[in-house]
Amino acid sequence: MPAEDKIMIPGAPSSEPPTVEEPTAAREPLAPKPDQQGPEAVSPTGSPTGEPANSRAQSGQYLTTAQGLRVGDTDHSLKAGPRGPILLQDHHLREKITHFDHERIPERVVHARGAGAHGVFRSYGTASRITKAGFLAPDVETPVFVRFSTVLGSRGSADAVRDTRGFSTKFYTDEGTYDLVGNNIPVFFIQDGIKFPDVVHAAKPHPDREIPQAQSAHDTFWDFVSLHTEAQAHTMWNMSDRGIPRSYRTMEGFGVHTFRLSDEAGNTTLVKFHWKPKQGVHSLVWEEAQIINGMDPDFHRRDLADAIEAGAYPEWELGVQTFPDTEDQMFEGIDLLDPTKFVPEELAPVQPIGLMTLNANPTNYFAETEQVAFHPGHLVPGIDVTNDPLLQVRLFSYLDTQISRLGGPNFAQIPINRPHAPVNDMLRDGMHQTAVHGGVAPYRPNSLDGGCPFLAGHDMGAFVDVPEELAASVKERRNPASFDDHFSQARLFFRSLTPVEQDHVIQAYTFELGKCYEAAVRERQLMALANIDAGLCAAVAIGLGMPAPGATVQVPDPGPSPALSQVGKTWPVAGRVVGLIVDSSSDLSEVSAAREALDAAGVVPLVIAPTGGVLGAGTNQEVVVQRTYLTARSTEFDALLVAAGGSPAADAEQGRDAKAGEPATRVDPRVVLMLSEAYRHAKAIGAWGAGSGALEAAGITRDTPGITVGEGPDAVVPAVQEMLASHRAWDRFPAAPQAGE
Ligand code: HDE
Repeated sequence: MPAEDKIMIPGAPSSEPPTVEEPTAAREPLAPKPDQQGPEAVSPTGSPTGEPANSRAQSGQYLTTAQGLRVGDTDHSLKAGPRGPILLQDHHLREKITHFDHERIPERVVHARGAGAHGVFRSYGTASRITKAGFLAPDVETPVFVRFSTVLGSRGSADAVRDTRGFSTKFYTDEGTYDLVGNNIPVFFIQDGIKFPDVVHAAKPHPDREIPQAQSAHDTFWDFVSLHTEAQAHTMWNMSDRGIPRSYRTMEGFGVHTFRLSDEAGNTTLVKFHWKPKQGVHSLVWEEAQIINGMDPDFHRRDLADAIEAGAYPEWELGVQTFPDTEDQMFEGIDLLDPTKFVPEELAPVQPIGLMTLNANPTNYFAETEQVAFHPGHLVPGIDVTNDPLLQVRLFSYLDTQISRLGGPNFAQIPINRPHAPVNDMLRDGMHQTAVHGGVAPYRPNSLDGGCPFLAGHDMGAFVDVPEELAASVKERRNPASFDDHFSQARLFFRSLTPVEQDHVIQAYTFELGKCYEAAVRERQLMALANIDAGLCAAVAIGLGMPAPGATVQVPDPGPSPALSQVGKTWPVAGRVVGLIVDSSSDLSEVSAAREALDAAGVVPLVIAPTGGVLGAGTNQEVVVQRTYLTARSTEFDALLVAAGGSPAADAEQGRDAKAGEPATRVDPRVVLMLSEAYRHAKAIGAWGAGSGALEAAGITRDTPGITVGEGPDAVVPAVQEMLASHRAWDRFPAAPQAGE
């Protein structure tokens, strides 16, 4: 039909470009009317950094009600006489108790337990070749907030459990907030987000008795992962030392999914993000982790906060693996959209693009660490998502969950979530609205508020979704065939580990499956292990006292990736903690010399003595005691130095009198326990003076790996530091049975 013959319907959408020109230059919005002098506070969504986060919280010297009324008595309710009933009219009592009753908000359904820190990210500029993201341009500094977490446990659960760790970073960029919401493991349990409720329900405590807390060592977890073999690769990482990191500071982080970067010209590159800790990658050993969870459930939280408070700021380099944005989105046979697969560094090196330094602790846990809201859909121009079916579901889930967790849609106005870029969003009202929005036209186009806000073009910093051509396809519930291989990467991971690390994996499977009551679950998981590695399967089967099944599927055999092993490398020792065990038999000048040497290397020396206070008080050799034999446990320390061999003071503290035939003094059993635990956990131990007697009492011989006995600290401390750089005396662990077919 010729154009002029078209029937025009007034008000119908037209495919023609609009004929009315939109304003392109900013005009002042209508001025507030003289009668609109509202509260002075500016819109919390309107200013880059806004007023100070705590501007309304806690000011003035006197206790007040929430309305600012001064309070004269907050310890006694208003009663009908001292022994009488409390009166309903006591508005202060009711306000205080009502507020208290509502202090808790729902904990996160996963990642409930966490620890946060502020910091700064400085870009090297190396990524500006492939992305226009402003915060990745050379030398740009961007404030960040990071939250580390465990996945399974409740808010009050212990830190050192065997679990995946979350590693979420909020970059407050000039172009809007960018969230990189990753984990310390580069692969995930499931390929499609629709299964997330299933894996989480299986891993959480059993619904009848709500046990076990923060553990995967139970029937429902292993039931799920053995039935659902795509979870095997992630589970293998969990069973390795990566499942029990030494510290948040010594964890790697991974964006897991493949993301798409784009430059100014619209060229695209696929990338995977990596965080590499400058402190090294270190883990606990299982017995150590179990002791820690009893001794100090806040171990990781405390470690992060203490390091930052001490000025030992943890640092991570952000890096990318880059892949051409090809039509099939495959790289070396690995489907880049399959989140159960990672790309070995040997195939695609991690290229550093910036450095993150965490340099400030939160002021208030609830306001910051608890209320921070991450979302993989918080993107900036130059960084876009891919069609990874796990990521696609996350793009829905994170926004949705904040609405119930933070009580409504205005969580971006909470100080920790406020962007550091100007916000002009036309979102209005809703629960917990704290902005006092001016104007009358929160819609566009409008002519009443000066036509604002305008739409930005891509050359004005707009986020433009990367146009992606989609192959003609059918609507269906199905995975591509390239998602079918569930075992090769679990095999790759296991075979890349050293024998001692493999032994830890074997012990972890044996422990966890040993906690399963259902024989069918154990059998099924052994069948999965048989497809991963026959040696692994056989060793676990022996531990469980069950027959080892044979493999049932042909599994591709990728070469190993030595980068995955944590053994055989050396790392900086700065920030590691060394316990210095002393008693009244110790030479205090030597103790001071040892402290100074450790201090000079950035190591944290903590003096452990029979009682607290100051050793050599009043002399010129005073040594302050940081831990006592009662409060210390080996698990707090990365290495031990011992200059104590039993002392009359320690004996006196225990009320001990030497009996006939006994040595005049004996080594305190708590020192013996510390040394034997540190020995079992393959930590470096050094001794001098009476300390060699303490080693003997603990049954430790000096010719074992990682043990140094010398004349004094000058001979011992450097050797212990050197050993600390390798993290543990790995040779002290028993070797694993040989892996393989
Ligand atoms: Fe999450 N995840 N997740 N997740 N996730 C949440 O969001 C979810 C996934 C991760 O410190 C929740 O705000 C779905 C992968 C971290 O605040 C929730 C799926 C990865 C954190 C949620 C995944 C993660 C969360 C709970 C499958 C690693 C803590 C509270 C499609 C790349 C963030 C919240 C923080 C938190 C959903 C899978 C990491 C419910 C549906 C893969 C680090 O929205």
